[in-house]
Parts: sequence; structure tokens; C-alpha cells
Amino acid sequence: MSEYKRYLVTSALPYANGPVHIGHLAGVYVPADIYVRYLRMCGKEVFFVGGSDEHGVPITIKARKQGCSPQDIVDKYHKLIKESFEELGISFDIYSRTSSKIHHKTSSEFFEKLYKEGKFIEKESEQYYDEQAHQFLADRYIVGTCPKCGAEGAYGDQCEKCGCTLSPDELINPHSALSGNAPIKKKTKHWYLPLDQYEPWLREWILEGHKEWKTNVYGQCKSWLDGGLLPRAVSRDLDWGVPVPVEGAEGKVLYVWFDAPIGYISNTIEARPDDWEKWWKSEDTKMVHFIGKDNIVFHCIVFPSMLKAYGDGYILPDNVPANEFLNLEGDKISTSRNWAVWLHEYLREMPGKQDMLRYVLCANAPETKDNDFTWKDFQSRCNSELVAIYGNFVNRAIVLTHKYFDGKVPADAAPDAIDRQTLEQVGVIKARLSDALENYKFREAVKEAMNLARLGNKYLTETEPWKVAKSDMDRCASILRTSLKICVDLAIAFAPFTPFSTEKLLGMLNLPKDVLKWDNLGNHDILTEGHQLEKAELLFAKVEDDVIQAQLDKLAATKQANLKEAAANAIPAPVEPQKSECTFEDFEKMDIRTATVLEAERVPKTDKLLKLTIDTGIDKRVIVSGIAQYYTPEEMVGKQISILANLAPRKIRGIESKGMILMARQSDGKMRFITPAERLDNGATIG
Ligand code: B3M
Ligand code: ZN
Repeated sequence: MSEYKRYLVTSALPYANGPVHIGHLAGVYVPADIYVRYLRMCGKEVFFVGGSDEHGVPITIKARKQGCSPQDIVDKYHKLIKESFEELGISFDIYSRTSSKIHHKTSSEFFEKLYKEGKFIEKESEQYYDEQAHQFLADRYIVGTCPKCGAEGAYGDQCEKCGCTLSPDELINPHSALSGNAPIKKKTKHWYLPLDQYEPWLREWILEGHKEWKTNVYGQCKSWLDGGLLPRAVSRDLDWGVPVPVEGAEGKVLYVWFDAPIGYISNTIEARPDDWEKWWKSEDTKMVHFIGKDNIVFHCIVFPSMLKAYGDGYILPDNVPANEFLNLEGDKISTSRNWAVWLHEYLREMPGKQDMLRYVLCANAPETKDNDFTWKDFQSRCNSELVAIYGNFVNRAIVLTHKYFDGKVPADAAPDAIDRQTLEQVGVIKARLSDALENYKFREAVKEAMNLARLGNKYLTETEPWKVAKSDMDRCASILRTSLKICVDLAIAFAPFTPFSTEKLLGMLNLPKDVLKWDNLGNHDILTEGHQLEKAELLFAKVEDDVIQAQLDKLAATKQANLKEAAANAIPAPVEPQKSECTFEDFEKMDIRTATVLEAERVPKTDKLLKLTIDTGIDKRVIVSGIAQYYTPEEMVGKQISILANLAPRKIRGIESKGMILMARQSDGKMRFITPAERLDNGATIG
């Protein structure tokens, strides 16, 4: 492991405007907790910082909606978040909050020093202002159409639809989130951190110095740097936040993304008033930020520039292992659509299953790309991995020891080569596991831990102690002794991932907590002969179908409610008026049938035309169709379509086209072909 003396591990401070969900957990808190638990087991000095981010516009908006104060909102959610983290076993050394006195003091002083040293640019600019609400409209107080994707309801700082970062001036048709009115522009003064000045240094530090960062993180930094950095405002016209400590700055507070990362420092000071500096200002400290991908720019570019500007020995992060996003049942997690699994609800509805959630979120973490959480996958990983592999092995080893040796660790009476070879494998797995953990590859790590349980099961299957017991008790003793050694290894290897079951397993093995040292993984002298085990209990209870069904039903109800709401709010799309009447005879003239596309290619030198060879049931023929804007040739092959078969043939670009594909034109002008609800015979007539 690296030469650092101590580790300062931070995890993004969640906004205290709502509970945390599985996306937050998989992206940030579960991996961070696994990492720190591992480091502690390695005997490292670690400080794990967490806390609530209690400033920013989303909080004031929520307070306004609910008719209470922002403080009421953050008090409620800070408590909820803190307690649910605790219950999930996220082992922060401190979980504090940015509305604390000490944070106000620390961030205020931080700003003041930079201000006094002339590190900011002071600038007057015209910003949106709501005359009715008498308020400037920062960030989420201003909404409009996204200039990048055209979505309605994009915020002044970000479009949630396409995820792009915005400034209020970029919004099309901006209006106030407070009154709904079109805003006016009004002059206001703000302080800016001139990020452009830090660009050469950032390029050197990240692009040259941190090529080992995850590709998603490095890539995002590179694209920000290549795009050119601009000065960034670090203050806002708001009445909720840390007041700007400058004369004449009434009604202005620090921008939430300026004060929030300083929260890591304030929280350290709160917990360690006497030695906080050794965590923040010593080259012997390795700092690691655990965050989600939407926070990369703030942790890799903005906060480091702030620390660099401040100087005074502040260290920079050694790594920022940001994760991608977790989706839920194929859909983006969304607070506003209530499309999430909320941690506090999970804990209430699935009591005693903390480790299962930790395990599944780690095994399926969105480390390199966005990933999907499904309840079926949750159930299958719990039942076929935790229960059937890990739990089953441990159970067999302990139950058999009770059966044949009264629960006492037997002597290694008749050792065999397979025992030694199996235990040697533990060393191999340990090396891979440690390496994965140190390199932030937690999915791979937990897989290795499970491989250890697989090794145990394979050993039992091959040695069959229940059969051996009939003829050779000495050999049976050695087999169970070896199996129990693997049980101890499992308790240690799984401790960072599933700490509650480790505790339970230690209980069954009747071992004290202090065996949980990484060095003890593969140290096979822990269990001594005659050591009395406790009763065997199931390490994990199976996740039953009805439990999963209840969760699925809950999500289905959410979807239903969302659809209802969308329908109630939908503006009906314009449709074409009905054409003039026709007779049945008119209609009967049309020969409409099903057909299948056999081949498709672009007609050269055109943008719109595809040449399709189709099977009409009657014959194979060619139709030229103007659908190349809507479908690629590859998409068309194999599709079942409907055609007007008896349309008089026509030559299009020199190709004889016999018939026409039936298409539906939507209100936005997009054309889609009409396909039968199920596969039909080619040539089935429609009418
Ligand atoms: N509260 C954003 C977020 O939860 C923000 C993180 C602050 S970390 C200093 O995505
Ligand atoms: Zn957009």
C-alpha cells in the first residue's frame, strides 16, 4: 500500500432537502464506507467525513412550497439522513451540517482571506430579477427552455433532462420560479474566482499528474479544461446561506458550491479541534473524495482551485473516484417523480437487511457506466449469492462441527494436500481483493470476497465430511477445521462490505471483534483446538417473492400516479382534422396487407429514400420509401410492416416502386411505420 501516513476520506454532502436514495448510496456512500472500513482494518489512521449540505436554492424552494422556514427543512432531513446512514452502517467519523456555527465561521474566514488577498474579481453584472417577489433569480429560481435539448423547465444552473450545465442567460423564454413572471434585468455585484488563471496549473496537476484517475473523471476534467475555464461567481443574492463577509454585501451569501466543500474542513475541525490541521495540511495525508459524476467539476476543478488560492499548506485530493449513475427498473432515478428506493423506507420495510442492500449496491455499482437496479436482480443476488454461497457454506461448516464435535474446533488430526492447497488459494484471493479495494474497484473486490465463499463450498463438496464421518473421524476433524478457518477468513474478507453479517458470524464463531484485522485474513492460527463455537444461525434469510412483489407494486403505483398527473397536465397534441367522407366501396379498392422487410439499403445520392425488398405473401417486390430520416436500413430489416399493395407502380430515381408503406405522421412531424401487435403471416389483408 502507498506510503501515506493517514487517510482523509470525504463523501459528498447530500442536500438536506430530501431523503437519500439507492443512487446516492451506490454512487458515493457504500463505496466510501467499504474503503474506510478496509483502511481501518489495515491499521491505517483514517478520518471519514460526511455531513449535510444545508444551503442552496433547492432548500429555500422546498421551504417556500411547504410554508415553513429553510431551517425547518434542513432540521428534518438532516436528522432523517443522519439516522438512516447510521442504520445502514455508514461509519462516518463525523456527520455534521453546514448550518453549524463552526461551518459558518470557517467558510466565512476562508472567503475573507481570499478577498483580502485580492484573489477574487469583483464584478457588476445584469442579472434576472423578479419585481413582484423583490428577489434576484439565481440558479433554480429561474426556469426556462433548455437551449441544448429543448426541454421545458430547465433550471438556471442545469437542465435535468439532458444533464448539461447552464447559466441563467442561456435559458430560452426564462421565467421566475417564484411568481411565474418574466423577469427583468437588474444590476448586482458579485465576487468571482478567476478559474481561468488556474487553468495552466490544473492542466499540469490533473492531465499530467493524475493520469491514473478513473477514465470518466479524467475525461470530464479534460473536457472542461479543453473548453476553457471562466471566472465563476462565488456569491449569490439570497437570504439563506453564509453571509458574504464584506462590507456592503447585505443580502448576499456565499454560493452553495463555495461553502459546501469547505464543509469537509469545518466538519473535521468540529470533530478534531486540536489536530484537524494534520488531516488537511500534511503531505503525509492522502485525501480521497467520493462523489457522483455530477460533482466532478466542483471537486476536481473548483475546490482544488480554492485550496490552491488559499495556500497555507492545504493538500489536494490524491484521487476522486466518482461513480456514474444508478437507474431504477430501467428508468432514471428522480426525486420529483418519486422514482427511487428511499433508504429510510427500505430500512423500515426490509428490517435486518442492511447488508443485502450494501452487497447488491456494491456488486452492481455504476463504477464505469450507468447501471440498473432491479428488484428481481436484488432478490437473485441475495438468494443465489449471499444465501446460497456465503451463508450456506458457513452454515454447513458450523452445523457439522456441532454435529460431530459438540461445537468444539477439532484437532487437525489427519491433514491432506487438498487442505493446504485450498488454504493457499486464500492468499491468492486476498491479494486480488486488496488490490481491487486499493484501486477503488469495489465490484471486483466484492466478487473476490464471494470467490472465497465459493472456494469453501467447493472444498466441502470435494471432501464430503458428512460421508467421511462414517469411517474416519480424524479426517473429518481436519476437514471441518479447515472449513472453520475459511469461515474466519470470510468474516474478515466480507467485513468492509457486509459488516452486520460479519458481526453475526463472529458471534457464531465466538470470536472477539479485534480479530477483524486485514492481516488476519489468511492467518490460519486464530481458531485453537477445543475452542467452543456458538449455535449456528442462518447468516442471511432468504428474500421471499412477496417481499419483492410488494416493492414492485409500490413502484407500479408510483408510475401510475405519475402517468395520471402527466395526463392531467398534458396539452393535447394538435391532430389533423378528419378528411371528407368516403364510401365503403372507396375503401374496398385499397389492398392493404402485412409484409416483412427482407433487405433495405439507401438509395444513392438521396437523404430520404430507402429501397426495401419486401415479402408481401403474394410476391417479393421492391418499394422505395421516403423514411431514411426516421429509420436506418439496419433497423428496417426483419420488421413487419403494412403496405398498400395495389398502388400503381411508379419509378422513383430509376427504381420501380410497387406499392406504399403505411406510415403514421405524429404531431411533431415524425413518421413511424405501422406494425401489427403480434407477428402475422405476410399477406394478411387489413380491413
Ligand atoms: N450537495 C450536491 C449533491 O448532493 C452537493 C454535494 C456537495 S459536496 C461538497 O449532488
Ligand atoms: Zn437540456
